[in-house]
Order: sequence, then structure tokens, then C-alpha cells
Amino acid sequence: MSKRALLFTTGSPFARAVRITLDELGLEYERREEITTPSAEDRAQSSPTLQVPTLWDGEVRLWESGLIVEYLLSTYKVDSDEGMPLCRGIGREEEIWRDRLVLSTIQTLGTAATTISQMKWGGVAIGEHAYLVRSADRYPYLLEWLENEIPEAGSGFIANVLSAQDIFFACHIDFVLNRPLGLDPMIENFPKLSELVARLRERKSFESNPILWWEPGVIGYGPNNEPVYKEKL
Ligand SMILES: N[C@@H](CCC(=O)N[C@@H](CS)C(=O)NCC(=O)O)C(=O)O
Repeated sequence: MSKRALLFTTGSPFARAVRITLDELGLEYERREEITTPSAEDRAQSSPTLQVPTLWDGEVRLWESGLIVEYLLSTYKVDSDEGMPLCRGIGREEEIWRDRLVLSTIQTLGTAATTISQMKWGGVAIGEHAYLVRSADRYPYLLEWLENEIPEAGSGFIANVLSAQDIFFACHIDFVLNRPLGLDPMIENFPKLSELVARLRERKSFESNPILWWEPGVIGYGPNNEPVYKEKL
């Protein structure tokens, strides 16, 4: 079998969506997990973006989480059960631009949160920088638009399937809700989106890739996923 590996940082919502997709497809992989960010030179060995996740799959090497998930859903047989089948590829041929637009918009929502997060741990809170205020301002607009993209209560972004759009959305929202970013997405105001996130949290693939608490000083996790702090060693 060809070698498959994923390089990722522990808390990344982008990487979590890739890991969930790998689990949904039943694909084994080597976990190359990093808790902190290495030097630019080291990171550049894996990707010129200096970002992760990066996937190796035999001869294929990909970065950019949306592209990785598209590759996985297009390449491997999709036979997940749990009541809702996986979408083949990134969207439906006849609706491809709409489905891609939804995914790109969801990734922008995720990038807004990780930008706020990176800056917060660099010592700059939302109110202290106009670009972070603007990043937070995106949330109500994005959520209102995305709420209208779910065809009906109980459905995901693409009817009758579990899509990359659903997986990324739930990962980004739970990242925001599990980190003290000073950003409240007020997801409860969006019933279709809330239902989707609540439903996906119950899925096996989500449960086995938990969202972990992280703040400065956390250097690892204990047996019950509790954070381990530098000072306490
Ligand atoms: N557009 C990228 C974003 C990935 C990303 O932001 N990764 C973060 C971890 S959550 C990272 O590597 N941050 C380090 C950095 O930006 O220097 C993707 O979808 O894969």
C-alpha cells in the first residue's frame, strides 16, 4: 500500500476537517502531529505556504485543506453509513459553482477565526486591531448567508449527503466555541446551522477527532484530552 501521512497542528480546525474526512472514508494514515509551530525553514520542507495541513498520499503531496478534502472525496470510494452518505467530490456537477462558493465562503469564516486566534496568542485581542474587528464583523453576515444556503431544517448544505461543506462548517464553529477568542458567533440565532453542528458532533468521526482546548502554555494533552501546561511539568 502506498504511504499516506498527514502533517497537522493539534488544534487546527482545517486539519480536523481533513482528519474527519479520512475517518469517514476509512483511510489509514500516519499522524504527523505538531503542537507548536516549527521554524519557517522546517515548515517549508512540507509546504511553501508555511501552513498545515499537508497530505502525502503515495506520489501525491497536497496542502490547502479544501483541496485535500476534494482530492480525498474524488479519489476514494465513498461508502460511509451512519444514515447519511458522503458526497462524492466537492459538489454536484450541475450545481458546482454554488457548491464551491459555499465551501469557499465557509473557509473564509474559518480563516477569520484562525486569524483572530493567532493574533490573540500573539498578544493582540479583537478590539485592539481594526483588521481583527473586521474579521469578527464577518461572522453575522456569513452566518446569515450560510443559514439561507441550507435547503431545509435537518439538512446539510447539500441535500441528502454529508458534504465537505458540512464538515468544514462544523469544525470552524466548534473551534470558535472552544477557544477563548472573544468572538461569540451567536449560532443559536441560526436554527438550521445549529442543528447541523449539533448533529455532526454526534458522529463517530467527529467524536474520535475531538476539538482540544488550547491557550498559551499548553504543550500537550493528557489521557482525557485535558491540556497539559508547561509550568505544571
Ligand atoms: N488555507 C489553509 C489554512 C491553513 C491554516 O491556517 N493553518 C494554520 C493552522 S490552523 C497554520 O498552519 N498556521 C501557521 C501560519 O499561518 O503560519 C488551509 O485551508 O489549509
